Amino acid sequence: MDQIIEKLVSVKPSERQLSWQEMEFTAFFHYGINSFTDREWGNGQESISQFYPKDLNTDQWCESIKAAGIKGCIITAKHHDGFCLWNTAYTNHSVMYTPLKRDIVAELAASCQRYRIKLGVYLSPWDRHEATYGQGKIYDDYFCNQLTELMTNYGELYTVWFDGACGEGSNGKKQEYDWNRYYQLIRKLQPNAVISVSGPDVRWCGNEAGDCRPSEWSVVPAAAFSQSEIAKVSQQSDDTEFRSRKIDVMDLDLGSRDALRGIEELIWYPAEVDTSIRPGWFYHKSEDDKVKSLEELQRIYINSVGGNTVLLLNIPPHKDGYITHYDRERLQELGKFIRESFSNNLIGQASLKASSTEQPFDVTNLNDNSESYWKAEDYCDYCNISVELKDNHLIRYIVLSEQITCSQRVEMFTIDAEIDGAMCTVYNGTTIGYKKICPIHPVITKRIVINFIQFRKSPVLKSLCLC
Ligand code: FUL
Repeated sequence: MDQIIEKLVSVKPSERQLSWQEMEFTAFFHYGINSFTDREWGNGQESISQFYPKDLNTDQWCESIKAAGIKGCIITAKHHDGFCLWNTAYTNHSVMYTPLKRDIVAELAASCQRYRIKLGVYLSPWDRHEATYGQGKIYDDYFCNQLTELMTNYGELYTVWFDGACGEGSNGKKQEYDWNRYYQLIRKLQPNAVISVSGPDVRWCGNEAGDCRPSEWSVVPAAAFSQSEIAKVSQQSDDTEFRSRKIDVMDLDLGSRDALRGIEELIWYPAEVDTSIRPGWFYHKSEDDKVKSLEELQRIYINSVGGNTVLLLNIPPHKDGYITHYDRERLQELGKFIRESFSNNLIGQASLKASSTEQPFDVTNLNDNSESYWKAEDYCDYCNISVELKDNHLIRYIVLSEQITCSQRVEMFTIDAEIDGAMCTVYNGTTIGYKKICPIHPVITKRIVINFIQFRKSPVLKSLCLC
């Protein structure tokens, strides 16, 4: 038994996965020819002379997402229609051949620097315009040349986001992507960037509706995420049903002990939740009144950022090159909600006791900003942390973070609070991982106990917030 547990906890994140996870909340910008044609998927035959945004302002994009506390953004440098938003030497199907004649990736990279936001790129391998698509190595050369431009001319990138869609090109042929070649190139040119979704570092959570699993594990079987398995779940046609589809219950358990029993190769493969603030990924005027409500965004934020995943929220710029006030207001409201809900951590005024502890332990060990952590003794059966506040306080959220450099360990926990002199269970939880936000029915209390009921080897907690 111990041998199996040792194997599970030996699976740990890479440096690049850790830095990515710490970003917590990121943005997608879907922008391109579809913003002008009012479509979701272009066919590659669009006339690019219509691409003429009148008020392109990437500073405003950054300012808009900064208001929500977003720390990084990904631009669709090329979507399936093949139109390139940067100054590429390898095709005329780019912004430089439109009336705009400006390199949008370069402008966004400069804005990101000004706003201290990290930059990532989405580059669709599926290209419905490029004539060499479907012809094997010659297209891979084209794709790698494009990757090289993006990886060398725009500063440090935090992610390269690959979609798994693989349809037919303009000549009716499909391409077999040389993924390993793409990955090696990225590792060479941008070693700190995670390769997401159709890549080895970040796993797609399985839907575009903003949901994740109640127990989201970062330690999963390698075989379930081979390229062919990833391709099966990728979107292969443009449909609204796919965008609102929930996670299939069959996919729910990826990493429990049962699910991992007997599995040879395990990997650290954390999940990302990607969803759009509007029904579509690209901007459509008809959806101005369909921006997700604040309540819906709060729910998505709590479930995803607070459910051991990174949230990738798409905010599609208007065709004229700016984020509309509909989306901006929602981002501001969401930012206010996040600041007000989570920045006042009461743990600083508390005293803590742990039923089992490996190293000397005081309250500063569990402050969000500290480098230290609490670790229970290995292979204890049960352990808890009790928190005693000086006075009664209203508590709405309890936020727990595991020290994931020691893997993901907690399988089951409960939270008790003292209410009218008696301890009552206010939350039943399973996994924690990088961050678990536990929304509780608001209570006024002085005393909270976190009970660790089932875990791998021992719980290792990086932080504990009472808000
Ligand atoms: C999907 C694409 O087909 C959509 O258009 C969008 O880019 C989304 C993020 O990924 O698979």
